[in-house]
Amino acid sequence: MAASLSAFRYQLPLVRPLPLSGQTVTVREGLLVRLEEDGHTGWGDVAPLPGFSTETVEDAITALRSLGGSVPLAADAPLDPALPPSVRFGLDVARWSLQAADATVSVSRVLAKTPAASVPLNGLLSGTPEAVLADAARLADAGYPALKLKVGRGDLTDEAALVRRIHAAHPTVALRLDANRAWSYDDAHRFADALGATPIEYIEEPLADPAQLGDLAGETGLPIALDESVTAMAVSDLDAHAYAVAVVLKPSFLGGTRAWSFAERARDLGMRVTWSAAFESGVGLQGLVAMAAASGTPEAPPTPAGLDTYRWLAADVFVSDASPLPLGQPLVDVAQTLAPRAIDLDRLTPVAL
Ligand code: OSB
Ligand code: MG
Repeated sequence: MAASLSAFRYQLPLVRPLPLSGQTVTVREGLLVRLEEDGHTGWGDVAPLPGFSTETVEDAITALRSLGGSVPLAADAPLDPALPPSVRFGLDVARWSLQAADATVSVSRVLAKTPAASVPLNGLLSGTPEAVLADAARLADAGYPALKLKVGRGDLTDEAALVRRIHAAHPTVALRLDANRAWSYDDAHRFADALGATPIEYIEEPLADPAQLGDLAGETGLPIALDESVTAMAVSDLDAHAYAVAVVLKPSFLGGTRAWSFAERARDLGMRVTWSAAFESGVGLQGLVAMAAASGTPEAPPTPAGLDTYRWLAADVFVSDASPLPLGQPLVDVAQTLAPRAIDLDRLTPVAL
């Protein structure tokens, strides 16, 4: 069995410019992929992120063209692992969505027997220290269980002081930090010292040289989460990183099925899994909510997911009378989020495959 493949380009304005490792993006560009088979349709999002993905949108189109207009559907016909990760994520979600449409169940139910009915989110903090503190108050009051702050961008003692102030004001909220590999070992050690006894849930990728992460965890007790490191790993490599308390999984950078394999391995190793977005469209976010829901159960909800990037989109790919995804809240309703929404083909440009 195979489904016929089409692709459409989107350009979505952002609410404000987004600085991404060296470049600034004002319009999010990506592709929707559509699979059709036997009267059913499944959509997926292929959204390489400048500065993070190794492939571009043009590379993704070239890879889609190599498929000859159709994608196999049988479970024993996995996608070519040589396809770029964003392409595999889009096609994985489109295949799961097609299966869900065919079986009239939700995508989360295709991935797991008893998916969670709601997914908690972490709120993103950004801007000046005053803006960060104001946002932290707003999000903590709204009930967000976790907040995430980028560090490694300014003076590290100032940044540690800001983290201490957020914790002092909101002691029950879990704090996640992300240094995106900004620091030397020495910098990270000084940051840990400046943080003192202030508890954080974890810090993503503190070190420019990830080979020293285990030593840093051992010496400072900093709870470390892996993010960038995962993209270069084989799934079994995760076993050598048992010092990490969590893995941040971005299916756009890993592929959907591959991210799922990492999640299973991480769980076996006792690591927490944070499903995370990379500024995808609503179709990509639906796929991520399905994966997060499927990695929990009604009794054991997933850990807060990193899906607050949706706030940066000033428009989405759905028809205007469809509601935007209800992601602007601390606890996301999975059924409401995954409810089918019509795609606005008038806003998309067909890509010849
Ligand atoms: O470093 O975690 C990152 C988004 C795009 C690229 C890289 C990152 C991110 C995020 C997503 O921070 C939001 C989140 O994880 O909460
Ligand atoms: Mg990160």
